Amino acid sequence: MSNLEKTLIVIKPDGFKKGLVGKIISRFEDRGFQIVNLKLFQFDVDSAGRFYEAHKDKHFFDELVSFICSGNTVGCIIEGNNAISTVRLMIGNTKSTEALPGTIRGDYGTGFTDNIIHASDSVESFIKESKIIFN
Ligand code: FUP
Repeated sequence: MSNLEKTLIVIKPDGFKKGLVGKIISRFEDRGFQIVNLKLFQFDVDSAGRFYEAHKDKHFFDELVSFICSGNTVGCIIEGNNAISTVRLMIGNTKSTEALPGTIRGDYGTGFTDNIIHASDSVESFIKESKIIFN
């Protein structure tokens, strides 16, 4: 049975600087997902703080906000069967050094904060995060 879902990915400043936008979006298209919205933008501190609100009390919050604001990013809404969980599998473990080869972070990431890509982890996160980026 199909479970049509939308999810949000954000190609982070390290992914953008490495010139990976086309390669990353192609992976989702090759997997059969549709791109339904796409935006090149740079986070400001306010929108980054709202985007990462769940982490606001964590020790790494300031580093996370500073990193995501450090350059261009690409937000992309992706639609398809089980998009949320499948896209999470495709991006790989949060820590790039522990992400499996064949995943986006496993193939291109270098660190924990600098891990190339974000993807929503639930319907609620998708709704909240996509509102911040696509108003
Ligand atoms: P993920 O959902 O895989 O992006 O991971 P989390 O929501 O757990 O973390 C959000 C971001 O915080 C990740 F991109 C990595 C970063 N992070 C750190 O930089 N340091 C930490 O100790 C934990 C997470």
